[in-house]
Amino acid sequence: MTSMIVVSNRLPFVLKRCENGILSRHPSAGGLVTAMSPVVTEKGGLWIGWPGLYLNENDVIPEGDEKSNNAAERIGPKQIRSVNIESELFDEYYNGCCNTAFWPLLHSMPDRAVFKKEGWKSYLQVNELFGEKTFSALKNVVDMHPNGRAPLIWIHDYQLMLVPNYVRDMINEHGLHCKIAFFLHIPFPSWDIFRLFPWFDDVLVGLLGCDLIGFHIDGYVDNFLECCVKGLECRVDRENQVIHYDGRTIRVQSFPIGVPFKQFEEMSRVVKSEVVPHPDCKMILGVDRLDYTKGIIHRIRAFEKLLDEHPEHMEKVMLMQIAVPSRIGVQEYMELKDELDREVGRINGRLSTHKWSPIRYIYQCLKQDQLCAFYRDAYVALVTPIRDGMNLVAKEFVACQIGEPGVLILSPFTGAGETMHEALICNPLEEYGLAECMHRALAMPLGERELRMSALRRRERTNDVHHWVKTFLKATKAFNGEDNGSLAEPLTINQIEKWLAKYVGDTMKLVLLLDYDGTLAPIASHPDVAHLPEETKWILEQLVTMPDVYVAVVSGRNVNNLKSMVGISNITYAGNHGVDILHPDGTMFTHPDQIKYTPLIEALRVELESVTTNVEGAWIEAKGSTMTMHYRNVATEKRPALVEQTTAVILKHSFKPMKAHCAVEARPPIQWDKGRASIHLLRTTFGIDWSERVRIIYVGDDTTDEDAMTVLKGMAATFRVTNSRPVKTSAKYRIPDTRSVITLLQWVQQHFQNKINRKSSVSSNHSD
Ligand code: ADQ
Repeated sequence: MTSMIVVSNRLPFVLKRCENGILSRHPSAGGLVTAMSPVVTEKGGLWIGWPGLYLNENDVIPEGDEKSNNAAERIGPKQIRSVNIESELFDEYYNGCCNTAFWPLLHSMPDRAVFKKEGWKSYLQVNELFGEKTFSALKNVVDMHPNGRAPLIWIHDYQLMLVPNYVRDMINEHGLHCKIAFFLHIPFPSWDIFRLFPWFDDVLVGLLGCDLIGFHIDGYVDNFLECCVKGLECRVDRENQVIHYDGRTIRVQSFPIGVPFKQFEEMSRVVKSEVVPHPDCKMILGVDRLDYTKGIIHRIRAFEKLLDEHPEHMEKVMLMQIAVPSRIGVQEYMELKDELDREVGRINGRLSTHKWSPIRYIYQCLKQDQLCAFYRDAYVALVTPIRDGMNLVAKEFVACQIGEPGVLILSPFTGAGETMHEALICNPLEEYGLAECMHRALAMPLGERELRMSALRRRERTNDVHHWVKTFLKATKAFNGEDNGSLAEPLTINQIEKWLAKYVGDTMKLVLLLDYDGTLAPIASHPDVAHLPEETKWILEQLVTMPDVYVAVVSGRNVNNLKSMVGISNITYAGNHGVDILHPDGTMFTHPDQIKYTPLIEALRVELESVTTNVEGAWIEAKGSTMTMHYRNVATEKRPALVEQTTAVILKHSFKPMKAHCAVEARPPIQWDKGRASIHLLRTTFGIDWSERVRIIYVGDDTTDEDAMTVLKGMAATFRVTNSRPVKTSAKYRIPDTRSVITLLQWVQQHFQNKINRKSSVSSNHSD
């Protein structure tokens, strides 16, 4: 049975169409493929990804080579699910968003980032396609093995950051259980940088669909946690590296990736040299994808400086720069290539002698064994990116250093720089310093080189790529709680204190605007049995007696029904989403436009009844000026058609259809909602300058509450009760359940009780 579904932008091979129309397979380079291919072959996993071109219906993916040493080549078409994407859409997603927005931004180079709405839209679309493909692969496996354990879904990298949430949504909807994990191969920046992305909250929500999120190093984990706190007001336990979100606990952890150490080591024992080694000319090696993050230009200028400052190295050293062509069609990358060509030409022109050129530059993708020969024969490896998630070249170099050891110069701005302490760590942005570092490496005594290299090799041999996979998989198994996302820690009163103490303060009145169903009362199978918990009722009864607290319940229910469900006087009840507002003194406000729709509602009821009459579990709730079709108890497969028909009938009768929790509401098409009703209530009760007189807490769980959260943004503390569905919200805070609402109300009660106690002790002191 399939135990893992790997999802990445590209498949482990690229397909190309030959002249006769037949497809051929070509290896995909990079760390991800090397790391994941053995796992997928060994565990009989599936791999979901883009095949490199648009596939026609009759296209056949070529078989793998079962005998190959390379795991990626062994993966056959049965293990592949290709995501077919029109080339225009793929281009907009890949070049219009992934490469131009996420790549520079996540590498903390915001000046290079371009944010375009069209690119973002394509990103959403493509991520949704990946999500659907992943879900259908999962469903197939589960359908075939109903009693087996669902496979782990392991999604990779920045191109697919929304996929976890899409998949989570679909598995929730279908009542499936499985674990979802994600690994980011590039850095994750600080909040100050990340917040520049216009849709940063969508990205965070997308990733939080996971159970486990992995990064290369703790620094990226810290940044991510900080972004969740600042961007989504998530509750975060930094010490244990967990996030409480939407009623689930998400683990965030670092897993520094390694390389297939043994494979590189063995290959370097057998390959022939690529350059004729010259005993008097040492090779300094640079190997990179041609990318502006890799710091190649800085590196070659620093090399020029080395020769200027230390002319004794002339004719004794050469820089071998190997660059793989990357993102060839993108303007910025073409400019980088031009600049590199120019600089190499300039330096060689200036410094070459009749028997020596300082720089050799190869612009092509080499085979792994050729690369091994370079790694083995190099005297110094220059790994000097300006920013890099990990950097595998540093590790591959170390693995291939089987002879007299050379020296690794490493940038501190790489993930590798965090653990490979025995390298010479050097800031690549300061060319003179880098030149001096090269000088030191070239002059380093053998004893020191041996000491440093053997420590580096020991670590990389142990922490190789297989170790990385193993620790990641082990972490996915270590979740507590349910399979379908671990249960969250309950919300504590201390957390509420942190959120609210300063805002609520001691001097102003507090207005509590509270939704009923799903907020004060847990959702029930029928509105009549959605009772207010005793504890909640008790606290509300205390609150309404307090002089500085004003309570209103804002609901979609009919106002009289709402009042009887809550059963407390001295509360303002806003029913039908605030169309009717019943004040504690018995006066009632009804929206004036409402009146003309009252005669039309009976005809709507009759027709809606006829739509639902034969659908088991569906029923109509008539609420005076509005009406709701409930389908919580309707079979899942019958729901879409029922919702569609209901919507059509509502529109036909000139009412407005609104989606709610397992329900569709028919509302009069008047410009009124919980947001406008809240503002009306605040204005009429506290005056036009209400925002200067009162503090406001709004709590709701429904999409209809979003209207209020949107208008109150910046002027209230708004809470969305999220009921374990990852949702986008305008609320400032998310809380998981009605139990947390009780905690919130308890805090308010204590806070104002303390205030009353303080006042009475002051006045009794005075009277003493
Ligand atoms: P990359 O940005 O691709 O990876 P890196 O980690 O250095 O960067 O991996 C490059 C890979 O390409 C290496 O395996 C290397 O052998 C190979 N390569 C480089 N030049 C080559 C050439 N001329 N010919 C053939 N092969 C060549 C992303 C992140 C990194 C992270 C990895 C893995 O940007 O920070 O380390 O994923 O998670």
